[in-house]
Amino acid sequence: MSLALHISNNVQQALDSRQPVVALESTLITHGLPYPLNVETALAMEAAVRGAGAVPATMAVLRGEISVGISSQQIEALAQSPAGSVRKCSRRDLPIAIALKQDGATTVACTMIIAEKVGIKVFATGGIGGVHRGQPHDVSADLLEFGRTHVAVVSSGAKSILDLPLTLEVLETQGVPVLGYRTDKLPAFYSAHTDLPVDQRVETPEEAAAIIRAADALGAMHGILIAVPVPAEHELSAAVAEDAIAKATVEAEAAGIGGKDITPFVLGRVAELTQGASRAANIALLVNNARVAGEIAVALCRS
Ligand code: PSU
Ligand code: MN
Repeated sequence: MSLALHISNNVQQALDSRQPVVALESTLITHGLPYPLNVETALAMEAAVRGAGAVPATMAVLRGEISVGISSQQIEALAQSPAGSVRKCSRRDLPIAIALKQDGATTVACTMIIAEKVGIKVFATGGIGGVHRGQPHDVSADLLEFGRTHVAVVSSGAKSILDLPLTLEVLETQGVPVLGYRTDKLPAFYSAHTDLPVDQRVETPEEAAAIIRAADALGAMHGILIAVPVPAEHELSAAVAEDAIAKATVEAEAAGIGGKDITPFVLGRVAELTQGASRAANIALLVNNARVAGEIAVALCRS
């Protein structure tokens, strides 16, 4: 069986002529943000990538076809799809969605797999999955993907709804470099930093690109995490974020919410508890990360 893979013309042209390309995921559209903020944010991320001089490649599985560089109409359709109608696709879901011709939104893990397959080296998202609090065996497939897929992921660290120290440990075990973009401390998604040190601070897109290149030259088969703090004007104070996250986590447990539903539930509940402030932070960091990823992709192509 050959793989049903569709790459848009402009992404294919950019790849063929070695122009900078940035991968973007779709789970944040279908499961991370409500309509119409989801479509506005996805399009703003694409615009931020273009503004930096790179080509955005938003990914999804559409009726079983892996689609790289979906159109704004397709983004709009995903954004409006009724809850539960689009499969949240991580590594384990991908063959199922393809074979059964389902619609699927790509998580960080899934987007990394597809990006590597088509030769995209840089990917922007909000926060990667990690180890869930109080559930050391609920380890997001995102983390394990970092151990075996060679893509640089620009994010604001892991979502602070997670156990961040344990999340860093799992990355370390797998040999994944964690870079802080103009920061010494791991960003905490809604707030700019934790007290957890990153492996290396980088100041410029060129420095980040040089590390990606060195990993390439080593034949690295693992990812690189580039952690960018949320823009200061949209930052949530650590105390406010922490309070809402703790409440939402307890509620999730009491309601028996588990597996792939935990992250969407907690993100949604934290947004309610903070009267939308967490959502504003989430959107601001997504768009900012897309811009930084664009700049890094441009630097990578220059060298
Ligand atoms: N970043 C965001 N919002 C999101 C996500 C990332 O700002 O919704 C998604 C990503 O697709 C990531 C997923 O892979 O959350 C993590 O889900 P889980 O914890 O179930 O692995
Ligand atoms: Mn999980």
